[in-house]
Parts: sequence; C-alpha cells; structure tokens
Amino acid sequence: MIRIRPDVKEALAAGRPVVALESTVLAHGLPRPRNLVVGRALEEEVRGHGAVPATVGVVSGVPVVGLDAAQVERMANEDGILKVSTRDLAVPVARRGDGATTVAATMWLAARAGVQVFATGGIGGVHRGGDGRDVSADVAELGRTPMLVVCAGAKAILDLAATREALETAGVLLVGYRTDELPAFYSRESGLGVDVRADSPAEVAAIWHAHREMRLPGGVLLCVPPPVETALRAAEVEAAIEAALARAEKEGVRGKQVTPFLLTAVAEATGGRALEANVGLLRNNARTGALVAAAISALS
Ligand code: PSU
Ligand code: MN
Repeated sequence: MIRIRPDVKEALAAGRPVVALESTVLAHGLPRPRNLVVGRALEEEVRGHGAVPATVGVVSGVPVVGLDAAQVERMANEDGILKVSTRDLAVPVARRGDGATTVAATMWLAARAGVQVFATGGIGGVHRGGDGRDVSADVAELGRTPMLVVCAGAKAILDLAATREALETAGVLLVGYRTDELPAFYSRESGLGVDVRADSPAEVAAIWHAHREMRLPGGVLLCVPPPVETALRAAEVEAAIEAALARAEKEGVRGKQVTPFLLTAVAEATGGRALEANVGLLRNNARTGALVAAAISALS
C-alpha cells in the first residue's frame, strides 16, 4: 500500500537515520520556482548531515515515502495538486491521482513506514479570530501518531497561545531546542514557554527514546528557533499578518485555502523577507532533524 524508496527501506532496516519531509510546503507553501529549489535543498541538507531524506506524497494513487527527483518536481510544478491531510488520503488513492501531504498526512504515512523523525517548517494549529473553531488536523495527528516532529513552532498567522493549549490537551510534549521559548515561525520570540528544554541532539534523542520505550501515544514537538540571519522581529511581521487576515476575511477565503493564502500574503507584504525566513527555518529544521535522527540511531 505504501511505497518506500529502496534506499529509505534499507536505511530503516539497518537502523540508520532517516528524516521525513512533507510535500504540502512545496505545492502550497512556497512560490514557484523557489519551491523546487527548496525541496531539493532540504533533501541535500538532510543528506549532508548523515541521514536519508524521505519526502512524502501521493503519486498516481500510491502513497510514497521517499519521492524520487522527478516526483519531487511533480509536487512542485503540478497545477492544482490536492492538499491532503490524513482524512483526505483516501481520495487521491481511490482516484489514482496525486496529492501533496500536510504535516498530519506526512506523519501518518512516515510512521507506518517506520520513520521516527520528520522535519517541517511550522505546524498547523488554532486559527485566529472567529470562534477558534478552525483547528488544523495537525494537532490531532500529533496527539496520536508517534513521531518526533522538528519545527519552528506553529505558524505565526495562528493564535499561538490557543495552539499551545490545544497541543497540551492533545498530549503533545513541546521540547525547546536550545531555547525556553516557543518560537513563532518567522520570529524567535512568542512570549510563550515550552515544556522542557534540550541543548543537544543527544538530549533530544534520550527523551524520544524514553517516549518510545514507554509506548507513549503521539508525537513530540521539537521547537527550533528560526536562524538569526533570516528571522524577523515579531513586531514587524505582526502588521503584515493582520493585513493578510483582513484580506482573507474580505475575500471569503475558507477551509484548507486559509493557510496557503495567509503565507503568500505575508510574504508579499514583507517584500519577500517572510519568504526568506521561511526558507531559512526549513533548512535549519532539516539539518537539526538529521542530527537528531543520527543521535536516535546511535541509541537504539
Ligand atoms: N509549514 C510551512 N509551510 C506550509 C505548511 C507548514 O512552512 O505550507 C503546511 C503544512 O503542510 C501544514 C499545513 O500541515 O500547512 C497546515 O494547513 P492547515 O492549517 O490547513 O491544516
Ligand atoms: Mn484549517
């Protein structure tokens, strides 16, 4: 049912480090042609730090853990590719179509393939305003699928305090990587704390190992601040976010379009600086994921 690229399968069987990557960020999170460049760069970042990258997606109805180069290109360049969360996975499979997997769907597939570490940008969470009912399926998936998810916190377009509460309710441990503060995706500061701090890949690996040994349900979120070189100040990105939210409201943007719409609008409003911050943190998370996956392999 799930196709695993041969080198990924070999690495998993031998207990060597593998890092999963998602395809929604390529298809819907980043503009062309940069998305393909970044998709390749993330795989290189993982390889360059001693792990095997496994980008996840659905290709011609087959869920794939470890897309090949042509398939990554397809995720980046195909028009109108479906954005697929766990609940939608059956649709492209039944219709023999393609689908770009979100954090939730990537976790689900990668975990079933035996992958333990997944690096992304920012997870979905509780959207701002309204009644707080637009909650990403990423939260529920984190609550039930065992995976160490490396991210820069939740996307700043969200209500971060509410997202943090939702993650707590779902039973997700927030580990700060060399920080006591939950990062806010574009920026390093959120004013919110993490549950515990870890200062090295080995410390993270030890927590993950214990989580697995006890067969605790769900994921652990490793929250890595975006690199200083490209990070924005929370205050400067806030105005852009508010303008983007107002536009989404006016244009009646709904459902799964909300996140891609807001990310694009914020990138435009910051003259591309939010995009550079996004790319910088994606690379940094891929690298950190590889280092942590290697530390986990050394333990088991
Ligand atoms: N992180 C990024 N860019 C993205 C996303 C995350 O840097 O495009 C995607 C992820 O795939 C995440 C999804 O799962 O946005 C959340 O969408 P929603 O709020 O509709 O659940
Ligand atoms: Mn949503």
